[in-house]
Amino acid sequence: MLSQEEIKKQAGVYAADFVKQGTTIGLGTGSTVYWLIDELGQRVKEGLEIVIVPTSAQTAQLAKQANITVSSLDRIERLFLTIDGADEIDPKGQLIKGGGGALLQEKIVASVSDELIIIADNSKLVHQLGKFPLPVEVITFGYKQVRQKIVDTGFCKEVKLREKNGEYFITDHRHYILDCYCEKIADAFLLNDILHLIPGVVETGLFIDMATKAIIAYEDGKIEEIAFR
Ligand code: A5P
Repeated sequence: MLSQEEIKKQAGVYAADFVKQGTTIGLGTGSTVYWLIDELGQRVKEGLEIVIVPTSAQTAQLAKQANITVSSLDRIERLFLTIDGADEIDPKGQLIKGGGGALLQEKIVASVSDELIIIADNSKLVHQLGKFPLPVEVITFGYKQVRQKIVDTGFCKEVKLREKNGEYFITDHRHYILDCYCEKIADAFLLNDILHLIPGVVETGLFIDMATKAIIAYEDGKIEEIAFR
């Protein structure tokens, strides 16, 4: 049986076959995408020519280290494909993302991409979204009041300001993350809309109707492709 890291690697390496010569792709963030970048770096050494639009400073740095050409979204006419990880994937391909704190750029890049392929280990497949705390990116000003307004919606039992190494976690765009413990999200569309109505909320980790396909890797080495639309 494969370790968790080996399973993630399987998904990342498999997804590299979707990246065609001469294309520009959006590249997600996280420990599964790490393995995709690693594989693409190998293929670039062997002659693959690609440009990537990173969804975080971390991905930009990893791509540069792997000698992959990095561009900004503003310089791109059209994105045909983005590949990213996820924290939860439901049977219809609705997602929770942002466990790594890069949800804002990830969502912008995904929203302008014709295709979004999600790579993940099978632990990310869920019947209903919500067990994984939903990350919500907020501006730092008034975050306590915003936190309370999210609690007041009644959708989440607890809302915690994310910390890392004993300090408040700051996103690439200098915002905070509020992790919302909802347990079960019965209507992800509704929750996403309600959260967006709260002044101070920049973006939510609910990625609705964005994923076109998931590549799921299993402990026994099996890889499954699930098409969503
Ligand atoms: C980053 O902000 C996230 O959206 C990641 O895509 C997600 O957390 C999955 O990351 P892993 O591949 O590390 O589990």
